[in-house]
Amino acid sequence: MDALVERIRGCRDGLPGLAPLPIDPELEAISGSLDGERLFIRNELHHCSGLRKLHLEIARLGAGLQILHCVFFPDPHFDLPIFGADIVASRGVVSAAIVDLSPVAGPPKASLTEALAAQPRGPFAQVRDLPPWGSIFSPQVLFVRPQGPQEEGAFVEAVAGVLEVLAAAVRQATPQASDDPATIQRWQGQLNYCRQQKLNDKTRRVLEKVFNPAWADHYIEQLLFDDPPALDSPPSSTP
Ligand code: BLA
Repeated sequence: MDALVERIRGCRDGLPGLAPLPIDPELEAISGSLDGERLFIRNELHHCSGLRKLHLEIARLGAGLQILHCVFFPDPHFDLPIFGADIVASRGVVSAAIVDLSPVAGPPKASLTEALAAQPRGPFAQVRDLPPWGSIFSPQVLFVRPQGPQEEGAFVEAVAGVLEVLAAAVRQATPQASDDPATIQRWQGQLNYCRQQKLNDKTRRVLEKVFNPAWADHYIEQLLFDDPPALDSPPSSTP
């Protein structure tokens, strides 16, 4: 987990025009305790050229549950995919490790598909099946249960490769107008991505258990998968 966090931060910090986004202090660092276990959640929020919200969350919840959650939401004015990664470990054993560049308008771009195919990717002995709401992910999604330190290292390399492909796309992207049908389609695609993610009961259940249902709802709706802002303003993250 620590190696992956460091790697994601390193990739993120090289993105053009990176700047912190204001974050509700109540949501930035959350700590408490449950059954004598220490709980904490730490959130980092940034934006950069072409990406409206880069969210990195590190959580330690309940009995030995560790979660790394990371989503980079594009500014819909730019033709960019959503980067998502989620790693869930219980008492040091990773049960779920997923990374994807998810398309928000039609099938993935051929240039991204080709660039991803040239990046390192395992091999992994245990590939997992996606739940039904996972139709938002691309055909190149990597969803595995890594078997031991070697595969965990390979997953870190795979995430770094995906972020490299994203960074190259970010550097080339130019904005389109707010009223361009392609921009509107990408905004709707992003809204759909958030709605589908909210169908993941596993996230909600964990948060409800360690905090409470109202808090879990607020956290999911306001921070994890809040709707993209309306398109009435021009692109905010042009360099
Ligand atoms: C699964 N997510 C899970 C699981 C838990 C969480 C406990 C079950 C672990 C397992 O199946 O082995 C919990 N994830 C959380 C919590 C947070 C979180 C509490 O991020 C935040 C505080 N989930 C995402 C993102 C992706 C994602 C961005 O948040 C993908 C890009 C995927 N998580 C994802 C998937 C599963 C999962 C596909 C498996 C769901 C299933 O098999 O039903």
